[in-house]
Amino acid sequence: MAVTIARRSYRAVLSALVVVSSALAFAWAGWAGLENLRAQRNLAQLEELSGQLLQRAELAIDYAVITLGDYTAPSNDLCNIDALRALRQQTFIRGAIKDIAVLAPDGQLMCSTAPVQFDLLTSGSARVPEYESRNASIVLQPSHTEGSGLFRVLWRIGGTHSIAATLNIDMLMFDIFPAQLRDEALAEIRIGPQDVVARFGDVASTAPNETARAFSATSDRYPVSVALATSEGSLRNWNPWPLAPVLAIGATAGAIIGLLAAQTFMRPPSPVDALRSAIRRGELVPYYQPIFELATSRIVGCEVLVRWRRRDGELVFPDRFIPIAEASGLIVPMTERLVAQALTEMAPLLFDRPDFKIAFNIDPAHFAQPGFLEALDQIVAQAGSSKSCIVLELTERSAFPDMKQAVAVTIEARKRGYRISLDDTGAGHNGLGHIQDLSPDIIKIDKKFVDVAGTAEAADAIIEVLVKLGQRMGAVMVAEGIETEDQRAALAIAGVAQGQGYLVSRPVPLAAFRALIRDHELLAQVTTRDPQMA
Ligand code: G
Ligand code: G
Ligand code: MN
Repeated sequence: MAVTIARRSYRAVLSALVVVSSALAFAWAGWAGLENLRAQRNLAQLEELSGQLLQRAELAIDYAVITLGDYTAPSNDLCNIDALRALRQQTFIRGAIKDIAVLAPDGQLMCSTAPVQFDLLTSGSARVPEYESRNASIVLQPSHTEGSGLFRVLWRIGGTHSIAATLNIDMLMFDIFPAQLRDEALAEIRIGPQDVVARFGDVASTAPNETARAFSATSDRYPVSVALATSEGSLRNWNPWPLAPVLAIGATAGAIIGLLAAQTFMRPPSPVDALRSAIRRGELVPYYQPIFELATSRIVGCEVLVRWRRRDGELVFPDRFIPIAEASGLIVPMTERLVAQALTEMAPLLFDRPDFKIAFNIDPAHFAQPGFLEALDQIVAQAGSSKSCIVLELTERSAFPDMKQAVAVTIEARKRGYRISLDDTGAGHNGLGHIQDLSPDIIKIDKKFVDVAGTAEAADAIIEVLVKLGQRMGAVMVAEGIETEDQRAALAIAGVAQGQGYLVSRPVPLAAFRALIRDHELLAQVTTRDPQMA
C-alpha cells in the first residue's frame, strides 16, 4: 500500500515537472519567436520609411517642375520687369521654392526673383555639378554647402537659356522617424551619387559592438536617393510586445501540452510491458518447494515455483502474472531465464545429490513449440547440469494445442534424458487420457483429492485407481498439497510414494531451501543412529 502511494506520488512529481518545464519552454519559445518577428517587422518598416521619404523628395521636385513648366516657351523674355514679378509671385505661393532664376546657357545668372543679387548655388566661378533626370532637359544641382537643404531644379530651354527653381527640402524629413527611433536615427537626401543636400538626426550613441543598419531608396525619375540608418539597439527596442500577456499565453499553451504529454508518457505501463521489463531486470526468481518420500519424509526433490520480487520488495504470486505471460508469449523468455537461474544456483546441491530431482512447470503451448528441447538443452549444458535430474511438469488444467505434437515432444524429451511429470492430475481436461498418451514418469495427484484423502470414499477410490494405473505404467506417484499428518498417513497407506505440501514446507527461496535440506539430512542421520528419536 505504502509502496503504491510512493509510486503514485513519484509519478505526480514527474508529471508536474514535465508540465512546468513545458510551460517554461513554450513561454520562452513564444517570446523568442515574437522577438524574431518584431525584428523582421521593424526592418520592413524602416525600408518602407526610406521609400516614403524618397516619395516626398520626388513630389517636391515634381512641384518645382510643374511650376517651371509654365515658363518654358523659348520666345519668353523672362527678365523684363512684369515677367519677373509674375515669377516672384510663384515663390510666395509655393513655400518650398525659395527663388526662381533665369540663366544663360553657360550658367551665368541673367536675372532672379531674389530681391538682392545673390546666388544660393554658385560660389565664385566654381561650377556646380549637374545631374540629368530621365527627361534630359531637367537637371538637378546640389548646393555647395553640404546638408543645407537647398538644391536647384533646372530646365534647359532650347539653346537660349535655362530656368531654375531653388528648393528647400529640409523640413520634408522632420517627422519621418517614429518618436522611439528619433534619437538614434539618421536620414539623408542625396543628389547624384554622393552630394548630401539634406540631413536629419544622428546615430551617435551606437555602442561599439553594435553595427548601424542602413536602408536606401533611389528614384528612377530624378537623380535623387535617400538613405536611412539606425542602430541595432534602437531597432531592437522599437515596437516592443507586451511582455506579460505573451508569456502568459505561451505558458498556458505549454502547460496544456505538457499535461497531455505527461498523461501519455506517464501512464502506468501495461501489465505486459511491466512483466517484460521485470523479466529483463531479473525480478522473476525461483522459489523451491520440497518433494519428499511419504514413508520417510526424506526430501528427494523440489518443484520450482516462480515469484516476482519487485524492486520495492513486494512479492507477487504467479496467479497474478502467469496468465499474462502465457497470453503474451512472455512465458518463453520467463521460463528460460528461470530454468537457467535455478539450475545455476542449485548446481552445488545437485552435484552432491545425483538422484535429486528438480521440477519445472512448463506451459503446454511452450512445450509444443518447435525448438523447445534444443533451447532447453543449451540452457542445461550452460548450467553444467545433468538432464536426468530435470523434471518437466505439464499441467492438465489447460488443453494441449496439438496432442500429436505434444506426444512427439514427450518421447523426444525422454529420449534426451528428461523426466516428464503430469501435473494436477484429475483436475484437468482429459482425465486419464493424458496418462495414456504421454506415459509420464511422474503423476502428480491434484490437491483437491489430497485435501480429503482418508475422509471421503470417492476421493480415496480415485487415488486408488490412479495408484494402480501408475504402478502399471511404472510412474512415480506424487501427492500435491499435503497439509496434515493424517493426509500423509492416508496417502502412504494408499500406496502413493511421494508428496509435496505445507506439512514439510511452503515454497521458499534458495537460502531457506538449503537450510531446510541440511536440517532434514542431519535429522535423518540422527534417527538412523538412534531409532528412539524417530
Ligand atoms: O505457489 P504457487 O502459487 O506458486 O503457484 C501457482 C501456480 O502457478 C502453479 O500451480 C503453477 O501452475 C503456476 N506456476 C508457478 N510457477 C510457474 C512457472 O515457473 N511456470 C509456469 N508455467 N507456471 C508456474
Ligand atoms: O504447479 P502446481 O499446481 O503443482 O503448483 C503447486 C501449487 O500448490 C502452488 O501454488 C503451491 O504454492 C501450492 N501448494 C503447495 N503445497 C500446498 C499446500 O500444502 N497447501 C496449499 N494450500 N497449497 C499448496
Ligand atoms: Mn506444478
